Amino acid sequence: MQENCKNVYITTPIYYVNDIAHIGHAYTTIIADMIARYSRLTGLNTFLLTGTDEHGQKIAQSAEARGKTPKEYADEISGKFRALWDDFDISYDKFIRTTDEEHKVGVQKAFEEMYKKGDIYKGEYEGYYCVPCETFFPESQLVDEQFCPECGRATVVVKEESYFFKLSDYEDKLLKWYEENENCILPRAKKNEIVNFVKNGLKDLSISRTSFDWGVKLPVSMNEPKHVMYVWLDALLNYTTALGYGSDEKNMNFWPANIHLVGKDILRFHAIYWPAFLMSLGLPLPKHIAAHGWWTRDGEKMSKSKGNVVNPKEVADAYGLDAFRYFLLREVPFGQDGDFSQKALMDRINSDLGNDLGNLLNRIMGMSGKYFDYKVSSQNVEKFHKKELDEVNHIIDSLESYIFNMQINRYLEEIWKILTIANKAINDYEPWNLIKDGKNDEAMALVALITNIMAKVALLLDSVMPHKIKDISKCLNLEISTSNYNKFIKNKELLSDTIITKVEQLFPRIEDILLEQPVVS
Ligand code: ME8
Repeated sequence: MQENCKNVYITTPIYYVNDIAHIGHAYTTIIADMIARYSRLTGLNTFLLTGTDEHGQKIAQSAEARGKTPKEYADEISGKFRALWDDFDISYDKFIRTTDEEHKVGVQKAFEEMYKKGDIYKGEYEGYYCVPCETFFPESQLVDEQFCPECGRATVVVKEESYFFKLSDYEDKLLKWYEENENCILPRAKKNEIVNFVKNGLKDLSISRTSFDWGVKLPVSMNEPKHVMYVWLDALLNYTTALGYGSDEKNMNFWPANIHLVGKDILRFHAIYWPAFLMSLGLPLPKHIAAHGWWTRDGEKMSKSKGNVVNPKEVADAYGLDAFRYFLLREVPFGQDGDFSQKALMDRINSDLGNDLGNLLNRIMGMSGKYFDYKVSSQNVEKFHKKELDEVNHIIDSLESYIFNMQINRYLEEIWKILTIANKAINDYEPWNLIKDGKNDEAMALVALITNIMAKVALLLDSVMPHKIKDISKCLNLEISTSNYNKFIKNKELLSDTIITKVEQLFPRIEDILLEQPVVS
């Protein structure tokens, strides 16, 4: 995300419809949703895009194996992705499908533009192709002369007429872009890999196929009925066609994207091909392309074809959607791989969510009810707790930068430091003794300090756990809104008199839950 901009555009990859979603897909989508929700709450005009990638040989083969037409199969699986995101309350503004008519029109227009620019020429492709990765490889890159260097599966030999994009012409321009835009690719280690890859030289890219027909046709003006677009050209362009590129242009004011969120498996496509295509089209380049690591099981990448995937719906149903969101965002530093473990998830729920957050809310309800008939006044907080308030505000000042740098786990760690300040204050000042000693003003100031901290934390965590935060919001009678965000987070104001309403325990303790074995579909 970029400071000082009014429109924010965040995208997830569009997922292949060869099979249903697993937690890897949920992870990317939940990070994007969190950033979008955060951005909206701070008052920025935000557009979140997700969708499905439906063309190409892989989908055609998957459909055939199930005795369906590619479109029938795509309709079914795309519907399942969409239903899952709706179930997960993902706040997308558009769900694009690459079989959408406007998308196809936009892709054809882009092809025409690149062709007019002189960046496309006709030739013949001879080499190797990995269908699961939808990627061309020269022989020199194969493992043991046959296997895909990315996924390890067997490649197929391809020899066909093809149009090519002059990627080699963009080497220097790409290197210049990387150099001039420090954070265009995050994390930095990944950026270095991309820079080195480009420095080793880029070959022109085959961008049309003639050996099958499940794809966007070339524009009529090319008069090439045998050719369909290479699925990655078609897919990458979704980020602009979703805004109306080549059709009504309605939302093009959101371009360029602030963040393309992707997994590290598809960073090269996004950090090399995509900016080159955009340069060819004369469009501005995205501000950030952020690549996260993989969720693994027993150290192996979770993937549909390996059959070792965890079903996100099953996890969310068993443990709660917000707890699952928190776990995914908190557990693994952005960019690193993480092994999915139910034990780690349960520990997070019982410790971070149950003890540190949920229990603090219980303490607010308990203390305010017992001592002050649920009425809390912030009148004396500054007088008695300036030190704690300063510490909290100091942490809040640093928070936004963690989001800009995609350090979501650090963002959450810092918020938990705020909760520690609150829990520690209760233990240090012992409100029960203050009351016993007749120091009611001091006890009230302490309860109000904790209530104020909880209000700020609720505003800060709304993007992470939007459903549970509704309970906190009800308890504190605090509306989660941009104006309250400005008031209590940006301007550091304190609550006025607050009436506390009792709510259910936020995160009851969880004992062992037995999930079924990982499921594929
Ligand atoms: O690549 N851990 O679609 P796809 C974390 N259609 N994230 C994972 C993951 C894992 N084990 N497995 C998948 C495609 N993902 C193309 C994208 S975009 C123009 C076209 C997530 O269905 C991660 O975001 O194979 C990864 O990049 C994406 O799913 C790949 O999804």
